[in-house]
Amino acid sequence: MAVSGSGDVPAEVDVAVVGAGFSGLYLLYRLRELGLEAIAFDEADDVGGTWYWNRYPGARCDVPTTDYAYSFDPGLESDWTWSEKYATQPEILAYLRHVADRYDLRRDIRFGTRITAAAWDETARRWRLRTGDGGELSCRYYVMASGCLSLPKTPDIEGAGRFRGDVYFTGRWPHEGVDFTGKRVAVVGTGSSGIQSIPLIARQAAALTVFQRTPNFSIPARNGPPSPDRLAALATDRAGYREAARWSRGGVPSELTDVSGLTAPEAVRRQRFEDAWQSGELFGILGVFSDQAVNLVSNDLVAEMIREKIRGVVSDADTADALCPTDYPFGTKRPCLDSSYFETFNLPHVRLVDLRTTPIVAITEAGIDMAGESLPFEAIVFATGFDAMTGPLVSVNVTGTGGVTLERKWERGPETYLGLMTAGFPNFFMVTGPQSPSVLSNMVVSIEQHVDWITDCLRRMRAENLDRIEPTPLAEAGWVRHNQDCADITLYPRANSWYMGANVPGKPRVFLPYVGGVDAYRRACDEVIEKGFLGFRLDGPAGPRCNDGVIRRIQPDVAMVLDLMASLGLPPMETMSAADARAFLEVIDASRPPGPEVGEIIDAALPGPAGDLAYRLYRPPSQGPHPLIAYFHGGGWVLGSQDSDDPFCRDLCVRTGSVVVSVNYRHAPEDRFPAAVDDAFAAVRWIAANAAGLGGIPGQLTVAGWSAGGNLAAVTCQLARDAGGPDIAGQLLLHPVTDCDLGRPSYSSNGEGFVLTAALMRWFWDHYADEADRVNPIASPLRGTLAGLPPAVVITAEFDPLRDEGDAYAEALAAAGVPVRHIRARGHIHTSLTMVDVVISGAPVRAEIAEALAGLRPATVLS
Ligand code: N01
Repeated sequence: MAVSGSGDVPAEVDVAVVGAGFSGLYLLYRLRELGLEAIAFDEADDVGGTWYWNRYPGARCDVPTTDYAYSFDPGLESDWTWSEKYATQPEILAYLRHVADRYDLRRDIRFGTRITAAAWDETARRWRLRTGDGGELSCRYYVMASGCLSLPKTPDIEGAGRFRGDVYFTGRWPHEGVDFTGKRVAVVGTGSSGIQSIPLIARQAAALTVFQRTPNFSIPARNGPPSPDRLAALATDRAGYREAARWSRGGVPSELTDVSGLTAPEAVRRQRFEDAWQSGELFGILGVFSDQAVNLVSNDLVAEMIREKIRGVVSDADTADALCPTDYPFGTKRPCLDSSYFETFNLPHVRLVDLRTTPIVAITEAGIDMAGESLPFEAIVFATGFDAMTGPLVSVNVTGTGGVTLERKWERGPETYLGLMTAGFPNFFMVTGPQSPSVLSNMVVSIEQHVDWITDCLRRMRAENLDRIEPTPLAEAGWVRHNQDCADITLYPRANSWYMGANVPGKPRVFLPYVGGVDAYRRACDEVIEKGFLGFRLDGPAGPRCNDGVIRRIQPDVAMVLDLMASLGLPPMETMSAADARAFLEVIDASRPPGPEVGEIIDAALPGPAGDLAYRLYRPPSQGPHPLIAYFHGGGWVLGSQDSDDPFCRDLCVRTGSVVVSVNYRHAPEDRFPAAVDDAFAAVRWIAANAAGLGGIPGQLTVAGWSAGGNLAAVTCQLARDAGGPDIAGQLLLHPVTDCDLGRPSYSSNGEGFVLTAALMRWFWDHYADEADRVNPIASPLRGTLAGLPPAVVITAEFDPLRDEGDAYAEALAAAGVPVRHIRARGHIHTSLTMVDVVISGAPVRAEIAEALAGLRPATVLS
């Protein structure tokens, strides 16, 4: 097939595109459909992008080809048949050539042309581009469709340029192929490219030495004909299948499991792992357990089962050990699919060099020197990877407003809005840019979504007479933070991976792709448009406009909990009787993770004013005595018990190294105000008097509580001050009720949809206290005198109806001269921090609480 499309470059176009791979081709197709004049540039002399360059032996996709294909045109789908489950590079390249021909795309592509510089001209509102051969053109919109893994990394090995033999890079493989027959060959690198090529190179080479710095997890691809199940699903309902892919977690229709590695019986764990192992699909092995990406114990179950498989294949025990990854969680570096990779190390002419024990000293003219050994080679293959995601973008000299370059702006890591645009670079789009799902997903699905979003954006702008678009700094900062929040609840940041930029010396260590899922990401992109281009500043003949804001403010795992609860359609608690609400809470509590192990738990009772009060004591494993915490549970004075806050109390005990005494108290409506207060105060007096017997350090008593329990803790501190004792060293108020005023703004902004609702708070107050009693400071401590109270740690949550009264209490305490540490839990709801081991993003806040409490002893801490 002749390669065409090297015609003249016009001086002006509507849209200039860099790249003619999966992204660039589809983009050209869509832009043409819009009637825009577009031109694409590619350094290569044909289409294909990654599939043009990566021609090394064994190169294949690692997403099933049934799914690794465009879905925008049913006609294209029906006239192309994939021959294998995972197609080879030549077949995928042939597919892309077919696409280029079918839609006559080559006429708008300039091959062999690199864009070397792009600068925004604010006066003309156009991008001015320069090509490698000195040509210039201008465009209204500039799109980098240059791929995430297109800039090979230069090998950072001493003497890399000195070798006189043949040198090959997997990412720039010779078109004519390479014959290694009879040669001594070295392969450096054991990522996907190394793992795919090593078995085939071993078939030809006389001797093959593999230099491994980090072992990789890999599972057998079990290649063969395309999966009959996937083919059948496509044949039955092609459109439905593609739509399911678009709204899936990773861009391939897959069933999500709710089986936790922590709780599943051993037989179930084994079976699920074995099924995934046999499927030969990455998303299968990445989804054995619901919690393997976030929980190290669960993750290690999968990792160990893979290590068992490796040891079962590789005959030499030392080699097997060296091939087993042990120092990063499974999945946090891209796992690989292989065909006989581990088996290759059983061949007599194949040797593994573990660079961690035997580092390379230098590459020489003749081979590779290690300490005490020089190995001669005729050929060295570098499978050493890429400057991923940001590399291809900053390698072009892109200059935005105010003369700031992209490289400079991203010095400390990429900053984008949706991975599509970046502030200060108007009309500049990225396809599958950093902070979009991209490399964590089926690339083709993500590419189609980005191209559709970009072209839809241009269509809307044209329809509304606008010609300039740029994200706002606020929207961008919010997206960057959301990306970080998503990554932080996973194990990904623990690995030195290219996802983290860790493979390139000097690159900032920042998690690059969006890990919240293709489905969640698509929802965010759609919402931005539905909300009138939320977070974008637009301009043009129609005049400027901006609907500034942040698209995702809630913590990602909290959002998941809320989505799950919404899907269950649970009845609102305030529609139940108190008895039913209590029973309902018990059912919910029974299904949650238990929280951490503590040293000892004792259930007992203490004398209260109207009978015994049950309490549960949590003792740390360390030798006592310990600081003491008297704790009151939440539940609106109506619900809850020492069981309901059990995981939180365990966590508090472990993190603070304190004996926690969680005291039950009388509940409304059976025992209305001030019964709970009387009980709480009596309990605190008893605990203070019995501190030593409980294992506490006398004089180190903190009174704590969550929600209504926080109310009781605050009130108790006021009562103790007024009664002249007992001595309380500190108060910990977690989302406390401090006032009966339900007119504060947080009751409207957070009054619905965040578990604790304004209606439920009203219901609680109605059960607890008469209107006249509610303004009493021992019901609403904010209305009391605050001077002379113990130092306080006050925690408020951004999306809690109680936020504003908690904030007001912290401020009022500080104004009254009380030392206060006020922790604002960003993106959290009323129940976030007590959902231990469910809402992972709550853990750092609980750590901060523990640190703040430590600061109360013996000195106090001011915020
Ligand atoms: O690159 P990599 P890749 N001395 O960065 C080692 C996609 N892909 O081209 O891990 C010694 O993964 C490096 O060691 P370490 C896929 O997303 C897909 O293989 O940094 N060793 C590592 O072992 C993939 O993840 C397919 O310690 C050095 C290796 O080189 C991504 O592309 C196929 C070194 C590089 O592994 C990149 O894969 C191929 C040094 N100085 C690629 N520097 C499909 O199947 C680096 N290494 C679709």
